[in-house]
Amino acid sequence: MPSEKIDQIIQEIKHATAQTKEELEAYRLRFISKKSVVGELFAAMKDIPVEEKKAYGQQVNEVKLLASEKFKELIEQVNQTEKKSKALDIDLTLPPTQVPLGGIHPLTTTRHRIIEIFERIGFNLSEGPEIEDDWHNFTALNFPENHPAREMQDTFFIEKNPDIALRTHTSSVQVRVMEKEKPPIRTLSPGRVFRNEAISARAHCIFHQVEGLYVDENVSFADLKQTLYHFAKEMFGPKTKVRFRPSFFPFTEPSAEIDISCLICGGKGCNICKGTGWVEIGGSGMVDPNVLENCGIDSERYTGFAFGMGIERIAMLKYQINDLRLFTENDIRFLKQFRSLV
Ligand code: 2U9
Repeated sequence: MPSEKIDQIIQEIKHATAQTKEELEAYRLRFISKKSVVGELFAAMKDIPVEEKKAYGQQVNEVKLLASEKFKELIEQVNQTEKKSKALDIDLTLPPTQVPLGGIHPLTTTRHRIIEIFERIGFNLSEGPEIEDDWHNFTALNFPENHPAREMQDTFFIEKNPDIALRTHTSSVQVRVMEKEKPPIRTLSPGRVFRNEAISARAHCIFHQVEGLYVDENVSFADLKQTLYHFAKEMFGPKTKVRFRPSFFPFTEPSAEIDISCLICGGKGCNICKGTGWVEIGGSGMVDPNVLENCGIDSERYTGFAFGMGIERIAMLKYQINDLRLFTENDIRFLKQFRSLV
């Protein structure tokens, strides 16, 4: 048997591949079985001269070993390929796995709805810092030196600097708007506010507000009433009634609390409205001339109205939620009830 023939067989074995069982069987027949080319090399032994038999025998045994090592390798390769294709063997007729959809948090839905109502009547949005200085949170807004909101028990101050606090309302944002812009100003500032309160079903140290401000020539209390009347009907339904109760805030004069007819009993009296037929949704008033002047606006020429409400309070009324803590506990049983709200 010429040695070129043996070299050719060795090369063939080295380069052999197999992806399928059929290719594996073809390899076995060509290099492993009795009638294989390697089998023929052994059969040719009888024609080899005696003095070359030993070397030839050694060479042929090496070819046999090489062929069987390669065979093991190919078996492994075919098994792996089969495993992979089995994993991809998908039944396309099966129903798809359900991916549970998240929902929008009720506070987000409420905020979006409030913003949408005011944007449609010409209010734009304004934002500002949650960490504020005394001027923007209190002094510009006409808070007297001895006002209780300026006390540590009511406001979170930064320990080493009594001039800096977590904002207690988003009015500070509107002070910044007035300092920067000239009237007409029609702006809405939603945001997080902080008050030093114990957490309960009715109070939280962090909550959300939306405040509105309209400053221009000839802005009157009638404009304030009509704007909030429009808001109440859009937010709570066309049958909603609105009433204003005199109140006091340092930054508005006159000031009024805003009530709407109870959504549950329609004004007849129930346990939600404590028998009165009315529920409070926020506060409002004509911007105090001192505040306009503090912000660089001529109070002889311009007047303005402002209002504020807690987003949690609006959401609680709208969705009949009776505990403020539910908004922050992330209890899935609560949140999933709002899945269909957009
Ligand atoms: C400027 C001037 C005046 C915003 C106003 C209220 C009345 C009010 C409360 C409602 C419930 C806060 O979330 S709450 O506790 N707000 O009663 N807010 S008038 O007045 C302003 C705002 C900005 C420059």
